[in-house]
Amino acid sequence: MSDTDVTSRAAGRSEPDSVEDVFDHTYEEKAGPKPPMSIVWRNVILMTLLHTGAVYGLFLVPSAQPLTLLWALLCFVLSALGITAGAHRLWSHRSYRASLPLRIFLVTCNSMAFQNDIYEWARDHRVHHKYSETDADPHNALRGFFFAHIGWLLVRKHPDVIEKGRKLELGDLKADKVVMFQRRYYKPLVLLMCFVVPMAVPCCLWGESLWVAYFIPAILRYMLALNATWLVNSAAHMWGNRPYDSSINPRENRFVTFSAIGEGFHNYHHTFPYDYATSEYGWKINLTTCFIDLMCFLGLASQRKRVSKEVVMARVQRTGDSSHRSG
Ligand code: ST9
Ligand code: ZN
Ligand code: ZN
Repeated sequence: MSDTDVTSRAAGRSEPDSVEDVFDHTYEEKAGPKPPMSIVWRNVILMTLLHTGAVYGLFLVPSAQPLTLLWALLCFVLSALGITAGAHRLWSHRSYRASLPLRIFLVTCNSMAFQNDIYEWARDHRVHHKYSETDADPHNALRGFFFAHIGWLLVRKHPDVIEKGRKLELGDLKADKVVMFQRRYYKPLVLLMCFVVPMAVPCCLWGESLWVAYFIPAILRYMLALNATWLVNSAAHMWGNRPYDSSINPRENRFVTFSAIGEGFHNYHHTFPYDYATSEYGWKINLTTCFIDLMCFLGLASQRKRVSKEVVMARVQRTGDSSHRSG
């Protein structure tokens, strides 16, 4: 099937790649008091240590070699692609197809990002789309900025997240050997890719100190990539325009788009979750879309799903908030 075929069928969510990422209007939150919040102190301590270490890493920046800073930037971009092009657009939404070498590359980058294994990430993300801003949404933004940003990782999940998540169809993820390999060996892969490799390269190749290599390309870079990702759940669900669907919370947020390499067109993305570009505007502030297009050019990816201009414009007219701009 060519890319064009997929484009013309995207509005009707073509088979066989459809996944359960479309909002479910039939779900109703259970009546009565909400379950009490149960704090997971281990996570609170680890996240506090990580953020403290990252702030310390910031102070070390002037003493780092320029190559180390460039390497930290490269690690940020690679781990970001492992999330955006990998866990998000490929595995959560099936918005394009990737060859085995590309999937192996994306799993390697994804392990560098250390954001839970792809199976767990994609399962939580599908529940997020299907039950957005309800009790069954893992990072329900109606519970406030802090909860949507990091708080949801510091407490036990609402039972509806687990109940609804267990009913999702995840056969495509289970059938992907690369995804299952990562899930099986997640701890050693994270140790290697998120910490050992980012530290070892500057130490071995240009003699950077172990101390600086630990606190900048490993700790500071990891913390920045986490926060850039979390901003999609918090800021992009709170601040910005809603040109495609004014009835939903997710927004178009330029700052998030920039820091999350193309993932801040969040009103568009929740309206058309199967579009591989997660935006109407192609390559504009969207390094991830450039990357997927490059992979297609190299023959490593195919079948990009895209929403046609006519479908987008009809939706803008029907449900947008009148803030739509043509470019
Ligand atoms: C991290 C993830 O940061 C970030 C994800 C962000 C997503 C953003 C999306 C935005 C769009 C994309 C933009 C990308 C932009 C990228 C830019 C990059 C620059 N369904 O989990 P447990 C089951 S991770 C079905 O312990 P608790 C589960 O299988 C950071 N079942 O729940 C288990 O079953 P069993 C590092 C589910 O006890 C049981 O329930 N990692 C589901 O409530 C218990 O599971 C961390 O910090 C589901 N959805 O604990 C670790 N969920 O017993 C954080 C669970 O049978 N995680 N189940 O095996 C934890 O410690 C815990 O999960 C918890 C909840 C404390 C949060
Ligand atoms: Zn969202
Ligand atoms: Zn998504």
